[in-house]
Amino acid sequence: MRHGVDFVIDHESHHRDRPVRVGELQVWDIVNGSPMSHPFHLHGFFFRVVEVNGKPPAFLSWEDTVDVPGRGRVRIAWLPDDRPGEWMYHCHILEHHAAGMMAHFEVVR
Ligand SMILES: [Cu+2]
Repeated sequence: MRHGVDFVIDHESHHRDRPVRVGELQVWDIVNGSPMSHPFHLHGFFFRVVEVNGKPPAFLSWEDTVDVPGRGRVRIAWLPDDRPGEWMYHCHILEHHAAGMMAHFEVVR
């Protein structure tokens, strides 16, 4: 019998996500299938929160971390500027990050 939750992104720990291209607007839906909230952190870039559970936030701001409610979803938008290379996003709870709730992706020109 197993207890607790799997700390995974898209069913993988240490997920490898698709590359993104410099200058191409990114609109990402972050879906939390677990009952607890997870603070999503995008390393090295700022994003706008567009929707939380389908509703626009009260105000627009630049963030590098957003809380994704349990069983909820958040839509973010961001623009990869000209810093190609390896980047990552992860849960900002250290234990979750360390347990594999993180992903790498490449920014390409
Ligand atoms: Cu977490």
